[in-house]
Formats: sequence, structure tokens, C-alpha cells
Amino acid sequence: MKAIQADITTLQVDVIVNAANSSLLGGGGVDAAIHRAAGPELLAECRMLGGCPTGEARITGAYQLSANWVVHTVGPVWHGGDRGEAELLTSCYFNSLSLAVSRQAVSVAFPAISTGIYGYPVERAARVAVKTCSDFQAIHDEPKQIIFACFDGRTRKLYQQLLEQFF
Ligand code: AR6
Repeated sequence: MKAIQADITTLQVDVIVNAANSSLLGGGGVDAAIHRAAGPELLAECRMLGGCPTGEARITGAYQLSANWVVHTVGPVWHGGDRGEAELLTSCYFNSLSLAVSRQAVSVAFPAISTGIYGYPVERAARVAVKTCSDFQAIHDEPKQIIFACFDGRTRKLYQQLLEQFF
């Protein structure tokens, strides 16, 4: 596991994870960047999926992206922490990794799901991300490489500190 500062759309990995909304029809933030970089075929495939509940994930092709697949997961909106946000965010990471493994993915890149428009505090979300991915890797051989693609330096530093505490 490693944290890097990057635009997730530029990464050459097997799977890029998208922080989508339950319509799967695009939005702002990383979702918009992924759709812009992948091209209109991505939206056409997403339309056929009929949405996705919070905490679940769906997989599509990656079209013009360098990745092979895009996993779309719907993070929780932050309401203060007592509405099951941590459990739902855990499910996002776990279900995304399960789908990636079902396609034999070796490398998977995650954005900091829910920490933008959905308002989840970054440090709390990063703890969930690192813990869930570490738990997943403890029981599965794949994916060998999990990358936390952080959009800004502060988030990268935070992940870096957590990874150092964990390992
Ligand atoms: N690469 C990596 N990280 C990015 C990029 C990028 N290109 N762009 C933004 N981020 P957000 P959410 C970071 O708001 O909170 C959409 O409208 C960003 O700095 O994209 O899960 C969806 O359709 C932040 O750290 O996702 C939903 O409606 C993180 O990605 C809603 O937003 C997540 O921010 C989902 O909200």
C-alpha cells in the first residue's frame, strides 16, 4: 500500500476506483474527472447499470483511460458519524476490492472516497481506507498493489502517517 499525490485519471493501474453517486450518471469532483478522461462510452455503460446503493460498487470498462477497469462505488454523505457512515465507507473499500479481484486485478487506485463533496472528515476516512484495505490484503493474495491517489499534499501526508503507524 502506498499514498501518492496524483490525478487518479493519469495512473496506469488495472483498476481505478470512482467516488460516484447512486445514479452512476456522473457528477463533480473525481467522478467528473474520470468521465471526462474516459470519454462518453463510460457514461453509456453506466446508464445500463441502473444505479448503485451507498456502500456498494459496480464495475465497467475504462475506455480512454490507461486503466483496464473502473470500479464505481458510492460513499456515504457525512452526517456527523452516527448514521453508519464508517460501516458504509468500509463496505465501499471492501466491495471495490472484491470486484477488482474478480477481474484478476493486481493494482488498484483509490481516491479519498466521500472526503470531497460528501464531507467525510479526511483523517477519519483515511483511517477507514487504510484499515479496510489492510484487512482485505490479510485474507486475499490480490490485489498486490493498492494506491491511495491523493489530490492534495495534505491528504497524501495524512495517509503517509497512517501507513507508517500501521506497518
Ligand atoms: N484524482 C484524485 N482525487 C481527486 C480528483 C482526481 N482527479 N478529483 C478530486 N479528487 P469528491 P465524494 C479528490 O468530491 O466526496 C461527485 O459529484 C477530492 O479532493 O470527488 O465521494 C459524485 O458524483 C477528494 O479528496 O467525491 C458524487 O455526487 C476526493 O477525491 C459526489 O461527488 C473525493 O471527492 C461524491 O462525493
